[in-house]
Amino acid sequence: KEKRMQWWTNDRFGMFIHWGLYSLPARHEWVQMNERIKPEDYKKYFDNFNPDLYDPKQWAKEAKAAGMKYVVLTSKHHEGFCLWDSKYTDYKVTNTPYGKDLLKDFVDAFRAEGLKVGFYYSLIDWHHPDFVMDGGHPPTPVDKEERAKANEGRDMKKYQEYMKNQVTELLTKFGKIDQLFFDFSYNGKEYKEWDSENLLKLVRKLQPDIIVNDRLGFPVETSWGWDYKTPEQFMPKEWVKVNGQNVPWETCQTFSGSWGYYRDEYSWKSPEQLIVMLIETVSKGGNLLLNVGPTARGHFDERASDRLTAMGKWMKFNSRS
Ligand code: FUL
Repeated sequence: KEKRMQWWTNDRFGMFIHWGLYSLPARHEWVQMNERIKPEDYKKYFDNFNPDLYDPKQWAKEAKAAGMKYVVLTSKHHEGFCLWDSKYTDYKVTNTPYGKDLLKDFVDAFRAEGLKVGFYYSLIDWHHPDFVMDGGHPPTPVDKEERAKANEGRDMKKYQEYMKNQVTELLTKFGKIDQLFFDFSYNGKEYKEWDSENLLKLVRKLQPDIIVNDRLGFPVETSWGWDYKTPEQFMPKEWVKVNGQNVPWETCQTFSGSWGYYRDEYSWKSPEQLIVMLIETVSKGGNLLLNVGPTARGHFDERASDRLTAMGKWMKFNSRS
């Protein structure tokens, strides 16, 4: 494990990218749930997904110039929409007006700039017909009885198969993949729901050197085979520990609070804050995965680009390779 973690521990600073249908309404990647949008109303974002300004080479240039060494992109977020031409669903980019796979060019562009490449893959799926919904999943009824009814006939076994098939695609169609960010678990029990043990085995079989995060819903123990902890939007005060032992960790952080593009969010962190965040993280043994939410047209908001540029200026004189 130490060997496979070497580049990651050394590289320290990566770019997270949250991009999907939620970029169109531009008010949080959870908009479908937050506003309880019905599938038939959410469909308009699918029908209009057409990122005409998508230029992953430009993204990769900006990441590189900021001093980032790796990237993690949402191949599928909770909404269930897939950014690649998956054989196992129709809810994918190739069926939108854009019509083309997004991941291949993405991987090529970042590789060409010398960055390592990872995928985020949501274990939660608000679209898949077999995913058994709990109270936090649109369009699930809040009422328990109604929910049980809506869940009738849903089969998590089938959904587990779907995930394995999709993860197989992600890890066999795009060359070497360096990192996988599963999302998410909140009570350390979902490993049974996701069949996480077998999922992780499959991942390790397909890409033996891959680095995998801790959000597979395993009980909190060191021995379950994940590689690093993922404190989200908070700064640990000290090196993150599990059972009293220092473990590899990566804090993921946003520019302004949400992960998906949120046009009217005015809580943007200043470049100074972001640089301090990077220093604080690295000084405590952690990595920083800093998020950009590209717009629906596929470019970085100016506010994001400005901050990346500012970080790059600092990194130029303060980073080691
Ligand atoms: C969370 C998700 O629910 C958020 O939308 C985001 O992807 C974050 C990184 O992880 O658990």
